[in-house]
Amino acid sequence: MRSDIREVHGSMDGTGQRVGVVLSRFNGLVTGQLYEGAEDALIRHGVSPSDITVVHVPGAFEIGLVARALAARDDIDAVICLGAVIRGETPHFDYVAAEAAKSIGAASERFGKPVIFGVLTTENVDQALQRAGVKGGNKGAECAQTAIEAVNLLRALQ
Ligand code: INI
Repeated sequence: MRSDIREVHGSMDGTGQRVGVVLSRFNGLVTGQLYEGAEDALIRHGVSPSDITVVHVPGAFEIGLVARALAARDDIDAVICLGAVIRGETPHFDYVAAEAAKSIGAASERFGKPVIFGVLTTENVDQALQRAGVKGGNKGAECAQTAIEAVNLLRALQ
């Protein structure tokens, strides 16, 4: 890229950031692992434990509603949404996954804050566990890093 083009990067320093986490209990074995990954990454990147607020919800369908309430708060800079929707034998999966995606996106748009989509949508438990740190990456950790970078990007653009 030419040197006279302005570039904006978001730093990965989370010092002083206040982060809300919406954590779904449904498929708790998976979502618990997602949370562990997110907590570890937040703290590694400088977020203070006392600046993390975790709200527990029954299932992914309820995540967006609570994410919206968190994003509305002046003392929250970003929200990380963690859930796991695993396909069963009925179309229920599609409704739950669609509502989670729609309402999480809407919360971000409504409040102009990062509301990060950490809801796994998988065919089976194995696929979900693999993405929750059992093999390879942990989506929760990835979401925590994304939240920190996005907060810093928005600040850099103000
Ligand atoms: N919630 C999930 O988070 N994951 C699922 O896989 C799931 N399935 O498959 O049913 C699920 N259902 C519950 C849903 O999120 C709501 O809590 C429930 O429908 C009450 O509104």
